[in-house]
Amino acid sequence: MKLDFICEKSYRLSGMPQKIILDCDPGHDDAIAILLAHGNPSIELLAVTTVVGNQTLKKVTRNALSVARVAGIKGIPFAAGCARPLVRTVEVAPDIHGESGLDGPVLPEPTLELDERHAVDLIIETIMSHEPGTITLVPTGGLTNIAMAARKEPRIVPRVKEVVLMGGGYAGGNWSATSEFNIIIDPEAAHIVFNESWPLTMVGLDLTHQALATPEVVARIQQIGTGPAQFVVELLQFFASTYLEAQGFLHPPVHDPCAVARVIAPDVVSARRVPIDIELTGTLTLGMTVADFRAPAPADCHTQVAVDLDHEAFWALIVDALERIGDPA
Ligand code: PIR
Ligand code: CA
Repeated sequence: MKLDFICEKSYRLSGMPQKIILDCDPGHDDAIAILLAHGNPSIELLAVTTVVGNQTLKKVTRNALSVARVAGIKGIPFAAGCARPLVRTVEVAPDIHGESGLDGPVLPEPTLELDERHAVDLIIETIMSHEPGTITLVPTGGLTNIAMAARKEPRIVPRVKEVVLMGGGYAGGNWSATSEFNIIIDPEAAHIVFNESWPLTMVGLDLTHQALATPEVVARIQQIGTGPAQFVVELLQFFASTYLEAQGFLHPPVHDPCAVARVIAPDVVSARRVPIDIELTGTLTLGMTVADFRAPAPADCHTQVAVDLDHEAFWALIVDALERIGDPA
């Protein structure tokens, strides 16, 4: 019931699908974010761009193309972006995502060809060639490409409808005591992105640690009985094993689709307006997303933090997207 309600509501409210560019580093949860964005009819996926993060640029780019094949995505540009952060050296997360960056399921040989453009140019060209205020950027990896795009072509900033990113956390980190992976791997890029004037919603660990793939969730996805659903089950099984071992989680948090869900249905991911800035000089707190919860928020505050997840409605969106994707030819 609830599933039908949320899905129906999101189309009825918006009328037109929301155009997004997904900038990612697949990554188990990034892969599920791609599937959600592709399968949900209130999203129009304009481009998928990749950035170094969970694994090297080469690996995450290949993974993105494999996921495109699983999902049956055709006719959408996929482009590779930055192979290292702005200032820091490359740091990847094999303990969580494995050596390939997407360990677990068999990854099909990609059939889609990579766009020849650099991701930063594809992002700029896509934004500049659409009506202002129509494109939402959804970064689910480090913010290197987005920061580079804002610096290379500052006119994109007022044209972007919103940045809805997975990263950070106001209550703590997962890569250090204070800092989350996507922010700490390129804190200078995050500083640029959070300090541009575009509206920005931070879907951080506070929110994504509520998006747990419980055994009931995995069983529900398995019941769908399609190839893409089985692919997601195998991703979640691998993710569960590494999250248990490396981070002591009983069930793994599935971060990145939460940012896509926020775009689809803001009532599934509630948010609060608070100023946020990125710590660049702390010796213990590098990469911390410092959120100022003192009320009232200043009039010029352009940032929000995600707070509460409707767990049932969130997973209903994932199931719905997979059902719509079916078994692509
Ligand atoms: C997840 C990630 C990195 C490290 C850990 N421990 C868990 C990746 C996910 O893809 C997500 O985008 C973000 N970075 C969560 O920190
Ligand atoms: Ca990611």
